[in-house]
Amino acid sequence: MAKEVNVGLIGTGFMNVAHSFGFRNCWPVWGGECKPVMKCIVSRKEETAQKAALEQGWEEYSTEWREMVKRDDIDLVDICTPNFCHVENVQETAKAGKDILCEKPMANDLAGARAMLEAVEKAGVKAMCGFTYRQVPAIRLAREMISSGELGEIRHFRAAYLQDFIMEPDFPLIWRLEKEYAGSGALGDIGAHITDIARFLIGDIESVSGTLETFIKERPKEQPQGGTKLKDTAGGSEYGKVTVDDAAIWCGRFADGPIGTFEATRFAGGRKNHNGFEINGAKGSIAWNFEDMNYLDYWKEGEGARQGFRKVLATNEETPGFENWWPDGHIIGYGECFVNQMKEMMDAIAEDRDPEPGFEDGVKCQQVLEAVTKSHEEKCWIDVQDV
Ligand code: SOE
Repeated sequence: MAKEVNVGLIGTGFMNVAHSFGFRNCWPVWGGECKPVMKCIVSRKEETAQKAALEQGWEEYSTEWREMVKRDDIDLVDICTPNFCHVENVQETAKAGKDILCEKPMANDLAGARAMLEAVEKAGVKAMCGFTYRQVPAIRLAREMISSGELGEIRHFRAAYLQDFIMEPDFPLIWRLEKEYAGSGALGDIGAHITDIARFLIGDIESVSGTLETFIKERPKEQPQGGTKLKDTAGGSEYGKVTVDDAAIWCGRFADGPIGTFEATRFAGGRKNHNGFEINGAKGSIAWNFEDMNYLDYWKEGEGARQGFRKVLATNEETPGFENWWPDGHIIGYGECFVNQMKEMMDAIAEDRDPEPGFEDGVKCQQVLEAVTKSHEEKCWIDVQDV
């Protein structure tokens, strides 16, 4: 019989839907010694909490997150709140002795991320940072190919995470566009993902040089409409300042020699969630893009006149992260990455080990983001370890 892990989730936005999907399907797909029980979801507004509980399948709802995290029948707290809430959510949850899963980026800034790591270390609880793309089978296959030496010495990493959902100048000033609530813009929201993918596949980033830009400086203040989609929002007649970047570009040097380029923008018209990378090694290259997430493009040296990129369908019973899904070639999507993420959290609890990626990964990612911001401000290269 599996051990039940009672989960409480804070937040009722887009990530609540994705994480709830993960918890609902994790045990049916993967089984395992620990089985999540969707105990309680929290929102400040009673109506919103009740609706989310009903729609997503939570047993109970609450409007008091501080009370929820202290409940004796809650084992794991999943934090899906806007970035500025993460520090306090984590500190209180850790103090209550509960394990944690927290959405990325860790916090608004590096000091906040470090305070979160300190809190979980002091409390001795397990903590995972929600870099979901690590759960994509094709990315995990890429990691295997790199670490086994199949691509030879790695020289280049180039990544771009491209979206366009805020391109309209009258798209409202949502919390993601205010520094006070989000910490940064495209840099922290989607640049954090490509930074983590780079660290996962290639290793630590030693130094960076970058620049940030805000194309639309003022937007109509938001009049929240409810709903969980990124575009479920509307603006009023009053305007407010955009205080984060719309786009971030940087290059970096990895500790072991490779060099990399990174681009994160919400102004790439026509690109919806185009999160992609290419890696070139001495013996082979691979490329991947989330909008075609089940494929890895693979080129290997030595094929003469038949050389070229081939499309590898990374949905095979031997593909890491796909083993328990469907028969070979029956592809998976965004939601399944969250199912895999919850499996990792459950396995970590069952095996009494730290989940991957942990808060240390979250801090290291935040350190890179902070270094990019500093590089933009000071117009120079920054050593990541110095921030
Ligand atoms: C919005 O840009 C967003 O929902 C991000 O916050 C997620 O982390 C990303 O995976 C999809 O886009």
